[in-house]
Amino acid sequence: MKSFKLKLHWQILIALIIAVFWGYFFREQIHLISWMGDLFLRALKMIIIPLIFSSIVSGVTSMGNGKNLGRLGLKTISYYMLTSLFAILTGLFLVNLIRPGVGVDLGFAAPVDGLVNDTKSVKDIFIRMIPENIISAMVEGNILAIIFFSILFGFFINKVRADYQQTLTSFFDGFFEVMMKITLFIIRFTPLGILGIVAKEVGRNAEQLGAIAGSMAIYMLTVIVALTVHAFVTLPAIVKFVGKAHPYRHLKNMITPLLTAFSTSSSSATLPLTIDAVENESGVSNKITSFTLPLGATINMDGTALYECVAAMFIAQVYGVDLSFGQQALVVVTALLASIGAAGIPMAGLVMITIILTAVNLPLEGVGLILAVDRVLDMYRTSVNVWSDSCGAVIIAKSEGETTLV
Ligand code: DAS
Repeated sequence: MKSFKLKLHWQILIALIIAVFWGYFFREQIHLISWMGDLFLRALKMIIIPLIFSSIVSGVTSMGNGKNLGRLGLKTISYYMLTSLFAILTGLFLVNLIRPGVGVDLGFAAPVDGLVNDTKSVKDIFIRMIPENIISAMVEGNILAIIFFSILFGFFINKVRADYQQTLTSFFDGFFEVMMKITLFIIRFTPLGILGIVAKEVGRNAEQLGAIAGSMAIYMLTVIVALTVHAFVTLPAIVKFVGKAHPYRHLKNMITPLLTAFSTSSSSATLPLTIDAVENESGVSNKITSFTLPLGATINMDGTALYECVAAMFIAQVYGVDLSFGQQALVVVTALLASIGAAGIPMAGLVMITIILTAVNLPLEGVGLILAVDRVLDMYRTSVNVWSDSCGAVIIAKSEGETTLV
């Protein structure tokens, strides 16, 4: 009899349903399954840094000369900036149209401490890209620094003696191959991992969410509608008309990493699954994925950029501050910069909002308004981040003449 094997994404969907049910009705028994989520997240985090390092070095060495790297780099950065900008403008349009913050009671703003005026952060983001010590950058998980060093390392492998080049290229290609095999092994445990992660988050947020969802419902709806427009209209249109590819066929291939991104709220932790799906399901070459996806998971965050714009405008509306056109333009620019600096970890976008609030002189305490619903919105915006990264890989592969499977 043909073995009855549920496709991985159906297993994940069933795990998600059970997790929500368990998290809501059996809150006291969460510990019985939450350990699976902790183990799954740890396993994904365990391989991120060696995967990024080997992936980028292997990818850059396969580009041959610096001209290819320069061309690919320009295309990649241009795609990231443009799609993040489209996302922010979608959010800005909807938050001005719906005005979710008007008339909202300030009363339930949660107390927030430890928030600082983050104007220096934007400069820091670019300074920290060049690490003082690459080993400590790896230990700290400074992904931007690791990417910068990996690109340099791969670029200069192509500049050494031919025999060294051959040895190093083979080593890093093999290293990356091993990391992808480990990834495929970990992917098998995704349903169990998601079960534990989501049950824990539902159990932790259910009550609080129920209490304030009413007053924050319009705000949450504004974010969700804006993210949906960007994910299911804007990005597919770019994939179709610029990339000359089939966006919804690609979306089907991306179900597992997107559900993982939704459950983990971490683009970085999802990266191994994103690389596997874009390469093995949608047929993009390793040369493209190994460069664009690690970079995208770190600096291309359309969902986060959109969210930060909407959140900052929402806070202004609640405090009755009418931002001028110039100030809203400043929100757009700082939301773009903040999304570049946000790490691919849970709630990173929330922390970066202080940059925007500081730029337009809004009270940092405003973060307390959105704190309680941030984790739920983080799930969806992280999925949009990953979805945009994967669309970029397909579009760039097509522009390089690759015949992908979508
Ligand atoms: N959770 C972040 C990510 O992993 C996004 C965010 O916090 O906005 O992409």
